[in-house]
Amino acid sequence: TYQPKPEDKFTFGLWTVGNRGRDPFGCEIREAKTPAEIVYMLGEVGAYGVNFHDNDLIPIDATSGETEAIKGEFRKALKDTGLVVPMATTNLFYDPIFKDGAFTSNDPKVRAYALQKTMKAIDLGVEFGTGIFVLWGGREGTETDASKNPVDAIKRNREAINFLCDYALEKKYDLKFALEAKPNEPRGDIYNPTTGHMLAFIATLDHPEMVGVNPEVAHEHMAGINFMHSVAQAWEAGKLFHIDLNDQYPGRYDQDLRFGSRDLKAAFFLVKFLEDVGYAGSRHFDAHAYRTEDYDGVKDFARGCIRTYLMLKDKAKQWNADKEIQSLVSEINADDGAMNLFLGKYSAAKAAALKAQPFDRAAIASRGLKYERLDQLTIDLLLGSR
Ligand code: GCO
Ligand code: MN
Ligand code: MN
Ligand code: MN
Repeated sequence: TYQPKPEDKFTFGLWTVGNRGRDPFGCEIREAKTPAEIVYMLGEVGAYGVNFHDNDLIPIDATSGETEAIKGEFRKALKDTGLVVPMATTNLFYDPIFKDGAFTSNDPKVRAYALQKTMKAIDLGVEFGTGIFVLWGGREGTETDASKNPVDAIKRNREAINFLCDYALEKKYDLKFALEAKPNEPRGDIYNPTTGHMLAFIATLDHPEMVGVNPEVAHEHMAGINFMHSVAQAWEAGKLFHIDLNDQYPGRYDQDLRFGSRDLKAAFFLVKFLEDVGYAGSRHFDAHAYRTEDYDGVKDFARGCIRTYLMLKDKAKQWNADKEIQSLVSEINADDGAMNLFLGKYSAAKAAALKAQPFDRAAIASRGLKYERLDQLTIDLLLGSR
């Protein structure tokens, strides 16, 4: 039971299971693995796909000979394991050149280099069959607002993304972009800090139909907001192109914890949402194992992400089939149609009728909504007591 199937679309980044445990206070504790080795490891745990930043696959200073050798090994590993590459991205945050941002840097040389690097990363992703290109602007921000004008930053960001959309169109790539928000870390403050900001920004682009979002659990939790609500808003707008699953305590550094390991109830409602609406994209785990682990622990971590998702998917099915829960849900949503006269699309007659309609506020407000019972039934179900 709880065996992953290809149609579940569970994916990991090279940088997730390949994470070596370095943090700001300590060095790497796991040995390096090649991209091909990571693909075999992902094959073992039952992943469907592997995603990469340009430099997870090809080091930034690789010669063309090295590049071809790495690609060859990686391609062979994909073939041997059957894994695909649904998403690719570019690293615009690690190299010192990006210390003050990439697309939003004050230095035009940096902005131009960032565009060049991203076009090459797009070519690389497309070469391996990707259909989604993620842009996470980790360094697009400030520590001091003396350094940059936030309106210029928005304009520069827009100009860059418009450029890249036209590049993909001109190349006739079958590619969509997914923008990933994060409120802070590594910058003191990052522009477009939440998925909601990203959605508003996308509407201002030249090709909004090519651009959606890649919300990440941890990033919305860092901002203290309800992740599932952000995902739902993106979904409703037709913009949920990709998703980064992990977990995170609010108010802390970016933890990238195993999916479902911190807020199980939030994870449950998220999985239930994705499954109920029929989200068909990748379930990408952008997380990494605790620094305490060796590579057996990394596999435990990866299998855990998948297993928790599948268990929660099962629980969602159970919730939808539970008679007592569903009878409460219908009670909550009861509608005798009496208000149809007043609701829906505006008309002058409707507005006039509504203004004349008396309402018994006290009577309406006096009804208990039974949400306590509904929530406890959910808890009982999650804890295995139903
Ligand atoms: C983070 C980010 C990154 C991005 C990834 C894609 O942890 O802050 O999630 O992991 O998702 O770099 O570009
Ligand atoms: Mn992410
Ligand atoms: Mn991270
Ligand atoms: Mn993260």
